[in-house]
Amino acid sequence: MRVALVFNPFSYKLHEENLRIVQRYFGLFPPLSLTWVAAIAERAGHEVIIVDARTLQLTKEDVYDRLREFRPDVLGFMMTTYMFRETLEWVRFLKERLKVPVMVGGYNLRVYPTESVTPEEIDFGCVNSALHTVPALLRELETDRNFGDVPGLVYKDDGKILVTDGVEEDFDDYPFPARHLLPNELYAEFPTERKNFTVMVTSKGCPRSCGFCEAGRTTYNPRKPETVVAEMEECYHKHGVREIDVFDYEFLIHRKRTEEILDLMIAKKLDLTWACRARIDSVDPDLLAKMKASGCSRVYFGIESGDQDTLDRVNKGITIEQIRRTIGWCKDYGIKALGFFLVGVPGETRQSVKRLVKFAKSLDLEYVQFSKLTAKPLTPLWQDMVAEQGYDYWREYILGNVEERPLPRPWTDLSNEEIDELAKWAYVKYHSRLSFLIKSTFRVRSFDEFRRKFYAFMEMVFRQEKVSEAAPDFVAFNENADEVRQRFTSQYQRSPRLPP
Ligand code: B12
Repeated sequence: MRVALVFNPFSYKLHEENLRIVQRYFGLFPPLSLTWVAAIAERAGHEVIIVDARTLQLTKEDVYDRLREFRPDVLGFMMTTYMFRETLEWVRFLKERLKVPVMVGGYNLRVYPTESVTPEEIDFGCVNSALHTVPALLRELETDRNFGDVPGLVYKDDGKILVTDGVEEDFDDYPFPARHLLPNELYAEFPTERKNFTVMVTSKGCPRSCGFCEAGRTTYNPRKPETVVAEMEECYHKHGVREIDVFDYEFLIHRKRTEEILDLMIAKKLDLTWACRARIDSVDPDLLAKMKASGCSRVYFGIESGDQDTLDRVNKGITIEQIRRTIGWCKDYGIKALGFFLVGVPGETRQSVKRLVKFAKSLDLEYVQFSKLTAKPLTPLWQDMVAEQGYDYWREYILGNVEERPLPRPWTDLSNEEIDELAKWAYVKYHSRLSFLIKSTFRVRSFDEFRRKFYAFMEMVFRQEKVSEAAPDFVAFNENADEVRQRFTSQYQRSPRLPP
């Protein structure tokens, strides 16, 4: 079968935890979920394309033109809760014109499997992993259409929405993501130092239980060190990758596995720069030395707060002393430490946000993110909110019953507007220090990196709105905009348009 997977551009949403400026400069990333689906479908013998409309700056009409040439038998989209309605607009537009079955998958299906397929344009939903579901679904579409035999599927039968049981899987059985279907040279994240840049996921789940995170208490399912490093080698040799950001919830949680991966990377002498997310208590000097030797450039730490009471209330399980010690070690070993912080935590006041920024400054981090604490689906905060209010905003949003808006934060006396304003203030205060600006400028490794950081700074200080507003015309910063226009015009953007 001919399978077309579409990654649609997405705008800024008022219910998001991040500010618009962060969303705009966060980066252009490979649509990793779809590359897994593509690789699984290709391994089962199907012909697949991925259209990354976000990075290639394609409109719905451009994508339609491209897909009319490809003539897909089935269309696929990745759905998150936050961007559900936007992706649905793309589904509607393309389904109406191409008139082929539409399958959707992604994290939102795990949270709201049946709700996600209520729109009539969506035919199938992959509840969890695509590993067994996608090959079986494509086989049934080609043959007998016995969808009840497909594991882990939501489908419609005679007006009813039905869900089949999934099957156990081993993450190691996945093929490598189909990066050969992507414009790998166009990706970069805000701190990217080298290109080509890509992201990897080497484990699923997280055994910890932070109160604000949806991944807590989920089964930790890692890929073997040999598999991880073989994927890195493929990235290096086949896709010209020189920088990888490992997007695992917690890459370093299993010490033995981490060391095996690092030893293999060192033995293979891969000239790769890499980054990962980690807990403050997952590293020590020995590990950092080995990470540095294997090419690690930066680590994103979930620091959250500079106040021990708050750390305890969100069940973070770390201490202020550990935070200071770990950041100090990173400096000793020449690894850049980046910090994620929360604004609008239980009991937050204007004074406590000031203390938070002071604490962040005292750590002298290379990069900070101040997110607005939000009751995201599947988090303990969300569970409490649904239980107390008897109402689930996210479910209603998926069903189209409610307009996008910031969620209530009953755990603080500050209003949503105040929290938004304070988060902006925190960014400006943190970054507008002469010492920080000078240091950051000297650390820049490429012109692209300089331009990205310079534009973000100017926009943050001079062009941010006072309180976040909806932004339907939002466009992510694309440092390759000219190149995209030149290189892809002939391939994707056809003029005059083909008649419908
Ligand atoms: C890489 C990544 C990104 C990348 C690439 C997008 C992508 N997902 O490909 C970027 C940076 C662009 C991104 C953006 C966003 N992301 Co993101 N992202 C991830 C991350 C870290 C890894 C995805 C991955 O490869 N996982 C491993 C694979 C094996 O699992 P999987 O993604 O679930 O995919 C499997 C199945 O779900 C299924 N499947 C997935 N898609 C499809 C599609 C079809 C057609 C089918 C049949 C099956 C299928 O098959 C896959 C293989 O088994 C996950 C967290 C995580 N560790 O999973 C968050 C995650 C998916 N993102 C999340 C969020 C919130 C976002 C943003 C809203 C952030 C933002 N504010 O901008 C945007 C939204 C993008 C959008 N279009 O809606 C949330 C989603 C939560 C939710 N309730 O929906 C997650 C879970 C992170 C988190 N814990 O908050 N993201």
